[in-house]
Amino acid sequence: MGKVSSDIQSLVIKKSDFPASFTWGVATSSFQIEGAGQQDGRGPSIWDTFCETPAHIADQSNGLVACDHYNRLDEDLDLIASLGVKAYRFSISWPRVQPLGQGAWNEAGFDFYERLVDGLRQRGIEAFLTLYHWDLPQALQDQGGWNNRDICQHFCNYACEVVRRLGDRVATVCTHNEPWVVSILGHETGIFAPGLKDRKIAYQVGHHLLLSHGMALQAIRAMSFQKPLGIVLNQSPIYPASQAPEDVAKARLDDGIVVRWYMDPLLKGAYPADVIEWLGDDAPEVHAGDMAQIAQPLDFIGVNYYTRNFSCASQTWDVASTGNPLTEMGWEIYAPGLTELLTRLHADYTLPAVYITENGGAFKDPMVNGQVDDQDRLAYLHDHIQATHTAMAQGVDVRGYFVWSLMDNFEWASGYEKRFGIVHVDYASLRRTLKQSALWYQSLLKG
Ligand code: GCO
Repeated sequence: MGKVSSDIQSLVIKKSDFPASFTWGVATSSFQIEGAGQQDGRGPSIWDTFCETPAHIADQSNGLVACDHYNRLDEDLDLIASLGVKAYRFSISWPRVQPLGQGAWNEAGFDFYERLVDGLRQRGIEAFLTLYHWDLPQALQDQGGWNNRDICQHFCNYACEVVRRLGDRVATVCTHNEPWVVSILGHETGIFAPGLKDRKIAYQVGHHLLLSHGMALQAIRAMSFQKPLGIVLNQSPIYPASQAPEDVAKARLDDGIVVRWYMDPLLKGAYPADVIEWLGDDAPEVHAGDMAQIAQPLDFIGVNYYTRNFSCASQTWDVASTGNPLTEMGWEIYAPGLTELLTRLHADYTLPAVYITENGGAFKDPMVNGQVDDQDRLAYLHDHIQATHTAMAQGVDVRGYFVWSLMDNFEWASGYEKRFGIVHVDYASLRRTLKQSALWYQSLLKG
């Protein structure tokens, strides 16, 4: 791998460069860390089913144990607190609290999340709760999953019950994490659960994800819930691989598919016309009133940023041609892309508050003498925090930054082969060890 983008001497960013109110955090998700897949009444999710086909996962693993966070909650809460973060972003496992996705609630499941939010509060850490981070109850998938419009009401019922039980102890509530991933990777390319390969279904799923988001926001607000509500989107600045007209056109379309397909309905109340035209008969079925329902006022948008993308009509573009180092995911390390993305969103939309809800990288992370000297990840985080600051100086209202991820975890189709954590997890012993990047983040937050 090439030289990291900055050496240690250039670590110049300081906590005091940011407002005192800025929210520094770390992020995880339920399926990726909890384990306890068949414990205390949890029902199967589509990712449990997806992992039952070994070929779907690079190392033929699954989430039944993961980091065993479910059984190590207090230890992990102490670990989070030791970092000095102000907030912790996590998600609720829908099948853990409602095994069938409708009907009976699982009290043992809610008990775990009660202990989680109480434990955070006892440690002075704010809870940033995500309702859906991809682990749909399999029983709902058996009825069509996100392609069945009925799911919107099921999600809304689930969302309201979670807020009724936990809302008094959380700082914010996010409906969905990365609807593009759920829709496209789960239903068009099929590399993620539930593994379908149908573009029409994929875009109908995307519509139902946004519709369920809008329905949930309206219903939660009707409960007189006053905390900020939002949604988290994976976004990248997308560039043409060349100035050839076909590459420029593809970049515009790809921007429509990844960024505008979600930002426009949420903030402008309509799907982008160029993508609708490109979809043709695969465009989603939209009922009267749907778009107004989706465009409920947002208190925040979460932006998950990892890298920039290039569009090449001939599909011959090679990421190595940037000359920049790559992470273990093969993603280019390009911190300025975060500034470029944020300032573009700021220019094109009337943005609510913005949180960087995920940013991080997978690196080799060799453990030597019981330590992981992940200088590449440390430099990545520094440079992206600096890029966030640059965007803020240009007027973007960024309120917080969450490292992806607190700890190494189940990286979906990559299994446990890719490590994103600032805390190392030994999957044989489940021992947690702070990496150099965690020690740096800790020192930054003490600043
Ligand atoms: C995502 C998911 C995370 C991933 C992370 C690295 O943004 O894709 O929220 O669950 O693990 O992004 O791929």
